[in-house]
Amino acid sequence: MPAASATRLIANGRVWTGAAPRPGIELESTAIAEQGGRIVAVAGIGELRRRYPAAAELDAGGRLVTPGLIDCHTHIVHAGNRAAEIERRLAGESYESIARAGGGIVATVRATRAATVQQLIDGALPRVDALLAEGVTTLEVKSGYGLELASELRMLQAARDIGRLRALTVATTYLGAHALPPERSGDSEGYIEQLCRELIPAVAASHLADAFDAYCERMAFSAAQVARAFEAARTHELPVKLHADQLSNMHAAALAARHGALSADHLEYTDAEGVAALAAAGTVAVLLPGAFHFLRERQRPPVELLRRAGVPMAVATDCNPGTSPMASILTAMNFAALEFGLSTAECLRGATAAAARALGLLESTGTIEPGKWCDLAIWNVAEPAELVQGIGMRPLHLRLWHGRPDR
Ligand code: DI6
Ligand code: FE
Repeated sequence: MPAASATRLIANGRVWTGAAPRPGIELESTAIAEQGGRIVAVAGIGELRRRYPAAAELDAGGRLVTPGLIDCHTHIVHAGNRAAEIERRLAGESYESIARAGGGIVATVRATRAATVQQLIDGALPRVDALLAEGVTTLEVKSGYGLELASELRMLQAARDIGRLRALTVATTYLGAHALPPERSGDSEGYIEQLCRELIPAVAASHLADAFDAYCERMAFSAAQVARAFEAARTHELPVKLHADQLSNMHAAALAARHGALSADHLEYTDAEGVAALAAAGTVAVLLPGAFHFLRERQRPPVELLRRAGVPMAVATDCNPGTSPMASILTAMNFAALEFGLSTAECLRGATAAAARALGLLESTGTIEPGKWCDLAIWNVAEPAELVQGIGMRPLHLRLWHGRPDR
């Protein structure tokens, strides 16, 4: 029998399926049957042994089993480093003033434009591997440090290649409106025009991007400019996402909702109207406490409003060289709890089901349910809350991606 069709039972785990939308974390002593990389049944081990008598068994040893974790917002593919910026920030300069003086995103653009696809892959893999070692099975990767067609395509190609080099699902996002390319200084309208007419159509035709993203901020693009880009993206069948209301209230959450965005990300300055718009549109709120921490922000996202409105909250690393140099989804969950007040259950949902939804992938991953990919993390912890409480504890026992254990 070909290996792909052999059945495997994951037995003897304490399983959090993440499927029931209940506030707590309920564990079940249930077993999981996998075939061809997919979950085919979740039931008691006795029943599964009767149904699949020839199945091999993987003994979870009484450990916690969760869906594989999902990091749904990263800029993990990039070149160069911005270590000098922490020195400047510690000396009192702000992120915005460093960016206006030619540092910030544009500094990474210079390094990234000079890098080959292979160099981008080689630079990203150690960060990707750090996430895999924390049970990540799905990773979103944005472009946005090329800002001209060839370099953006190289970034997206590097992201796609990482998905082939590692046992991992990679979702790619064309972040075409991240910053104004330095050669277009003073002409953001002209760049948006080119983005809509040339860049979005070309990237869509390459099939290297699964979604489109933009940065709506005083130092980046206005709401009106983002709206034009979103229209072009949707014309080319790219779902949209938005860096929204991170440093000021641009009414960007409402803008994202109006365009049916999969997610609105950051949201520190989003107001009640923005939250209501997200709720009505079914747009996921992606919280990025790493950027909040590294920028030493004070303004917290409206978590209580989001919770009351029933907006799904995802948690991600925002792994990037400037505002969130962090390749740890568990640390992002810890910060989401301690800085933003998420419960441990909200943190776990935030890095599983809600994150899958933010990528439009909830049909295929994010919970342990029949029909989905068998993407699992098996943990050496006594309680699920330990995953949120600790930093640097390396709690992962074993990761399975599409039914394949790492060892
Ligand atoms: N995500 C981003 O894209 C920007 N901030 C954020 O949280 C800028 C990242 C950078 O400075 O390179
Ligand atoms: Fe970001």
